[in-house]
Amino acid sequence: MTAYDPDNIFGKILKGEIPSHKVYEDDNTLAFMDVMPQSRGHTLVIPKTGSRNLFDAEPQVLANLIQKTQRVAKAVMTAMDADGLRLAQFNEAPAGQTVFHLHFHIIPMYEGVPLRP
Ligand code: DGP
Repeated sequence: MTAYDPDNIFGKILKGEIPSHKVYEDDNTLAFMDVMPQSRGHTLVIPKTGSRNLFDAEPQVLANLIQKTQRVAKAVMTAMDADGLRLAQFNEAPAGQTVFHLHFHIIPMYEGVPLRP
């Protein structure tokens, strides 16, 4: 598999080279708004370590990431007054991954409102 490239878009956000709308940050994790939201409140959660996707992530990175994702997801549900929530994660281009830094999509869902394409 291709190695992690620290100059991917999320790597640049972590380095402060690209701005983002941050909603949560700690020593290991950053959450920020998606610039192409599929629904109101679409948020991305990433580890601060360089993992390309699920396949090369260390177990402790994954464990921390899912715990922080749960925390952010609950906050997003409350803040957005959402009716449900999708959690999505893609690995490699054929699966839909476009930014090659591990991330979870937190996609709030609203009764009767379809996702944007
Ligand atoms: P994926 O297809 O799973 O790799 O999702 C990548 C997501 O990243 C996609 O929903 C759009 C979002 N995205 C791309 N470029 C930027 C950016 O510069 N800033 C932010 N906040 N999100 C971005």
